[in-house]
Amino acid sequence: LSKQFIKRTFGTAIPVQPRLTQLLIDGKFVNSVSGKTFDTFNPSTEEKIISVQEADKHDVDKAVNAARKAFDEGPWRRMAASERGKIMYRFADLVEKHTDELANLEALDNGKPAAIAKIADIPLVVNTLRYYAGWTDKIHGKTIPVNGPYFAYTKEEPVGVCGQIIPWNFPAAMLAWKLGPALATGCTTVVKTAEQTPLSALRIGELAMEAGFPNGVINILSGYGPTAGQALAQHHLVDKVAFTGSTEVGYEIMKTAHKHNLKRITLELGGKSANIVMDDADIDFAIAQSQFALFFNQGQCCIAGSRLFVHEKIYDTFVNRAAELAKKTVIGNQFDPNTQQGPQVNQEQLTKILGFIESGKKEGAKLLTGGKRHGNKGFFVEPTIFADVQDNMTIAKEEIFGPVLSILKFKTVDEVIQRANNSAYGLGAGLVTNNMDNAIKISNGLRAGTVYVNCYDVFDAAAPFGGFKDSGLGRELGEAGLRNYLESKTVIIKRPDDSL
Ligand code: TXE
Repeated sequence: LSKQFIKRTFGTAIPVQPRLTQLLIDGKFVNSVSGKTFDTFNPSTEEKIISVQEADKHDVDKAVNAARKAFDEGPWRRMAASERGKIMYRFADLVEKHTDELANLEALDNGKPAAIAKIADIPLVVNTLRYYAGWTDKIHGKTIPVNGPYFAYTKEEPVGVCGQIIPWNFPAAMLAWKLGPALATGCTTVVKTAEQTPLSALRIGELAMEAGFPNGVINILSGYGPTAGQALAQHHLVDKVAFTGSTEVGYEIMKTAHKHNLKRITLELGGKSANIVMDDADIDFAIAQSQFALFFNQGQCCIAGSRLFVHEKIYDTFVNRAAELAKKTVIGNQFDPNTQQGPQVNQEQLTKILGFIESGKKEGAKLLTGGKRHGNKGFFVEPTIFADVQDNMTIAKEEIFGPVLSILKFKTVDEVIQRANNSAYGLGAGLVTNNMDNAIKISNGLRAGTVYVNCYDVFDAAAPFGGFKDSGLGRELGEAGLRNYLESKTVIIKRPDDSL
């Protein structure tokens, strides 16, 4: 987004004072059983925003029991599917009505520019809730022509109580990606938000109550991973776990969630997505496109195009010009309408990113721009670009999750497909080309859950999202996203005779 566009469209965003700090359990906001709280911080100022109630395993137990009761005994999954849809549409309308407030809350807690939260994050929440509201009465089974005097059909039933664990990079959008399909299918849920960003989910939870969800259908807990998150992922009354976060924790959940029962598990994990620029591409477009693919959301995107492969014929020109655009980025407070890049979410991420930058320098990559912290207050990092990156360098292999772009040179289509696929991850990939044959050949060859051609970071509730290989299990969004929340039941009824 250009500075002028942001300023003209949004004026000055206003920080909001959060009001909700309790846990949402069984339709009420309550204190934690232990009485413990934790603080949440503004990443631009490093100042405390507010203390919120901290859930641990006792609160998880309460919330899961409420969700269980709401699923087993409540009206939610018994009501007409279209009635569930009406409540979900109302929910989407309420979120839309409070877009400014939610965008500002999201910006305050996460650090992302409020103007961007207003046109990207919150509209995606609304889009997702509406999309799944439309599915409620369109989920159906089949009649099956079995042998013998039987009438056989399948029903698609809700999987049950869900435990949904979400990260801090898109707190509201990740909440909606989890709630949408769970609610549409008639499941009930306990969501654990990320400890860095609990605030927008609490307000969205309050709007859900206003929309009319029965008690216990949506429960929202603020808390830490190893306590609340782990207790939720292992709970014996949870039928399905959906997790978005690091690959390490995803592995841990795979290993431990089956301690007490055979839960269904879906995972959306890290990435090291390849973005490929062919020699026929318009260079200015390709530079802008590839920087958006990486720098959007301060580089804190699981699908960030962090390995940028540029064809050798245009490599020198591309590299010479790449730094110019990045240098123009306005870094600053998330509520300043001029801001294009806000702070990273916290000190831990800042330290991790600076460590990767040091490794890039040490391992011999050529630093084109950036390379250090911006200022000394707030968790800001300069937009950083390395050229002459080799496939075996740490910055070409590991997820950095910050504004650090690595440029690599390639020669042929077959070579770049092979190198792009040479990663444990397989979440996304991008391609900039004007040649249709290349577009088809390369997108077919890439082992990634989403391939963007001449675009990047296009998210839509109707388009499935998820990873090949170590980037995850299952898909979110779209019709594919519903599958994770359904159990197929086959009913076989004996017919009185064979005449039908
Ligand atoms: O992730 P965690 P962190 C990547 C990114 C980032 C790194 C670390 O590379 O730098 O992960 O971030 C909960 N049982 N991604 O430490 O810990 C935790 O409380 C159950 C990519 O924040 O995976 C939070 O709610 N839950 C990613 C959620 O998991 C546990 C987005 C994510 O936190 C848990 C975020 C446990 N044992 C980070 N431990 C993406 N795919 O977009 C933690 N959690």
